[in-house]
Amino acid sequence: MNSRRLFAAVALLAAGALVWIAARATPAPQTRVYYIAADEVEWDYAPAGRDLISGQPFDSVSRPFTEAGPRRMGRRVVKALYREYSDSTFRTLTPRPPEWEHLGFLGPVIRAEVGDTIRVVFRNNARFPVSVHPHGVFYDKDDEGALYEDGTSGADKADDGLPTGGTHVYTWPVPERAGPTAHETSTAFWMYHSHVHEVEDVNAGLLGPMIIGRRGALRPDGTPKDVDREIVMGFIEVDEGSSLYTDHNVQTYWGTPDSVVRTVVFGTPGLGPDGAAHFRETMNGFLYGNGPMPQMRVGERVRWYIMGSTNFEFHAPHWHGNVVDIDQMRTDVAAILPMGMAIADMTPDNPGVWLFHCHVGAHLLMGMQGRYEVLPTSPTTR
Ligand SMILES: [Cu+2]
Repeated sequence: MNSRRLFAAVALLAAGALVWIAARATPAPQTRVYYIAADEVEWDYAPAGRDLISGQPFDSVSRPFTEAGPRRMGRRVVKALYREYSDSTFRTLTPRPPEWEHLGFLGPVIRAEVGDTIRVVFRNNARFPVSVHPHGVFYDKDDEGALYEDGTSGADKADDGLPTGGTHVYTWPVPERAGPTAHETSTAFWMYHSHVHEVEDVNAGLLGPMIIGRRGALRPDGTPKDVDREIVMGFIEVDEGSSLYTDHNVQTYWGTPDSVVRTVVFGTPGLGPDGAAHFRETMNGFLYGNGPMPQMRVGERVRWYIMGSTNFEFHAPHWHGNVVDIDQMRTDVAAILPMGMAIADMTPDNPGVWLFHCHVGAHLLMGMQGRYEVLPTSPTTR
């Protein structure tokens, strides 16, 4: 090979390497499409039928929230939940892998990277008008998914609340400000929820998580490269006295529907006469440890995404056994206000089954308790 040919070959190789490096450094922006329906389902807040934290049957404290009877609904109610389908025919539910079963009644995880576009093809199978309203990402007035007087009309209103059987394609660009700041982890945490009758929609169950990665921070499957395991846990107070389905649930599950007393507390419609009996202090929709137990291994890089809900609530999620970093502070208790969102990074060093619960006394007693399991180190963390 003469020197000119050699030079050309080297130059070609170098150019190829540069293109390869550039392609790796800045992956092409994607449009990430999700097919999500609002479906009516009968939800069970305590499918095991017993208190898995105490290991005992429900007692006089837990029975008002878990067993139907006079003046209370018990553990089963009808809810509207966001569920993911495989395509726009909405015939086939996308199965939830075992490591994500802990999501419970939350909608599917919506993922994207800064620079991408999220497209949610939404179908309303519920009997009430509902919507999808996102936090954090960019939306125009025709994709905000919230009903209020904002000076718009026509097509800008079509997204505000979909009628039963209606569909809308929500398109949300993901600009830099939807991703993490330079001081945060590789992902930012947001949520989405219905916002037609905000309080009743969310109490009905219409909310879900959204995770946005820094540009180049995600694997092809959308998970962050610097994390081995992600867990989403909503500390969610549900007021079944202020749900889209309150009337239906009273008629169906309340032992003595004639005894219902309608109340308004702080402007919020509710049920009486038994005070808190229609509140459910849940973790992803489960009470007293009845949700699937998240598992991880010693030494894994575990990212917990913690979120709240829409009621007059505040939560103090507390991990036993291991510690986390939140906002560059080491702690084992997070602080969550209504619709609050937090990221907690954990590298577990302590194997075992550990309590994970809200430290607000009333919430803990009303069932806001769960567990997570740390298995011994594995030779094959990904
Ligand atoms: Cu709490």
